[in-house]
Amino acid sequence: MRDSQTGPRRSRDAKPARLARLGTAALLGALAAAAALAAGQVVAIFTGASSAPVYAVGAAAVNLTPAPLKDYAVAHFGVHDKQLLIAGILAALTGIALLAGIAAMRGFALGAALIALFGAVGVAAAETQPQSGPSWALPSVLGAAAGIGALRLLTRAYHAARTQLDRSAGIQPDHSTRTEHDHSTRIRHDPGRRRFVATAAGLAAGSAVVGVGADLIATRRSSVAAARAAVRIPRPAYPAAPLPYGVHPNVAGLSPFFTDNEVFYRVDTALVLPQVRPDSWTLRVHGMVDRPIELSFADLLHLPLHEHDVTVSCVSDPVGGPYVGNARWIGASLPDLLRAAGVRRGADQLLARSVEGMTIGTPLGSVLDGREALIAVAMNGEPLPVAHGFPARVVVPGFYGYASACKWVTDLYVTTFAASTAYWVQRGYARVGTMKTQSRIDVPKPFARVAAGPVTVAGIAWATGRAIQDVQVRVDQGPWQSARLAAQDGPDTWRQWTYDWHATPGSHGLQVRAADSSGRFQTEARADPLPDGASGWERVVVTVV
Ligand SMILES: Nc1nc2c(c(=O)[nH]1)N[C@H]1C(S)=C(S)[C@@H](COP(=O)(O)O)O[C@H]1N2
Ligand SMILES: [Mo]
Repeated sequence: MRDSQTGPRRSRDAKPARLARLGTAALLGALAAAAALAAGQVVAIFTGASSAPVYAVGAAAVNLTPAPLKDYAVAHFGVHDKQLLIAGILAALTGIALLAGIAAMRGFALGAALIALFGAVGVAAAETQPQSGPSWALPSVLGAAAGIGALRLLTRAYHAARTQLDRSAGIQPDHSTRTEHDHSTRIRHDPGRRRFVATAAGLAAGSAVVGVGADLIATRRSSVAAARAAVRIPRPAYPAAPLPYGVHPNVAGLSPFFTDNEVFYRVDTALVLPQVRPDSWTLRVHGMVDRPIELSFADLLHLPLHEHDVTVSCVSDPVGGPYVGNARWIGASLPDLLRAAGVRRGADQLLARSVEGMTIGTPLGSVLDGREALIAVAMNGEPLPVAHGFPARVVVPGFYGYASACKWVTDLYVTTFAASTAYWVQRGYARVGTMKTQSRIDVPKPFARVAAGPVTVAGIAWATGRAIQDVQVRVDQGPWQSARLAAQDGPDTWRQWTYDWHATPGSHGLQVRAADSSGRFQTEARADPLPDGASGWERVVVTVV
């Protein structure tokens, strides 16, 4: 009856109808993309988890992320920055998929071309990853093929539903002459429509189950957890000296002296943790050396092992931030290895490279100046956790992680700063990432309410390679007072401190500053992490009641 109504009424109905059709078309695109991703994940069971399109595109996106954005992400989302990136990529993909669905309604080839284009992006991203082989293209290629197939299936089912409906309505498959209202009441009971909805729902559910399942299987299959559990770290030939008495004042809320591996901060660019089998791992020492060396993991464990306590921190750590941790490491001596290879004159940079292509440059002079620099295989009494570089990583005291602490290391290249530029240096960070003297207040927490009277202020201070000589605290704008220093373990670990404060009611600002063994206190001048590490004095405001 509405068919007989006048123009204005009809156009009011036609608009939502057109929107509904657009929405359905877009949904088809999204479903096709879901099928593509699921198929990609299935192929990645065989080609490796990192070759799946989402992870490959994610890894490429990480490498394209500007340094300030990375600092922002690390500061605001911490260890969730990667989930955020994956979510962003899925959102972008969904956008393109919606367009592909709408395009496919105009002409199937156009929609298919969009999916193929996205597959090509996946191939390009996968093939530019350092660990990739030719097979890394397969998840994206076969995924795109599956996506196009799914789009075909869905658009066919959709068109079939519409034609059948139009036929049963006794009209030509041209919808411009009647309103969508009758259409939708009729369509609800139409068998073609039911078949279409079933196809769409089946694809959606199937893609979700298969995609997530395949991701889990791929991750399980590549996991080196069992191989890691089988590693036996030999007793170190050079054990660490016994921990001095009193390295840790027993104050509730103060960081433990050694940071548990489970809570040790993690910063890296790896979306999928590299799973490196110790039996196929090798370490190459080459470049400006007289005798290039190649070691297996067994060779490495046969070298005399050193045990040494080192605090590691990240250049992205803001003042008072969490990206610092202290561990007892066991590893082969990096300077001994370099001396065995015979470093040539003129070389000034050690460029470490990891299996997934991270490059980390450290001044050779510092590595060879007598400090305990390690190719570490153990962290706090167990083989390196996978997230912290299993089976081997570099640890050089005195520098930020980006400039000294290559995880999953597989290559040591002796070169010059002029000839080779490391990953984060290409992105604007300082060529030499010397760790600044830093200090942090652990207790009381910012904005804590504490009772008037004696309050213990406590925290950590570090300047690895240079040791901490002094820590001072001040309340509001009062005079700087020396804190009580805990024992110093070695030159390369943080030092803990306490300060007895007689708190008076009101709001107070507590500040801390530390001096390294040169006697120089850290600067008050505030600086951002980029390019060479944050500076400034931490200030914690508390309310005393
Ligand atoms: N292979 C690899 N090694 C890496 C990184 C990385 O992204 N990839 N990040 C570096 C940075 S920036 C830091 S701060 C330290 C962090 O080490 P952790 O995760 O064990 O704390 O690892 C360094 N080594
Ligand atoms: Mo870092």
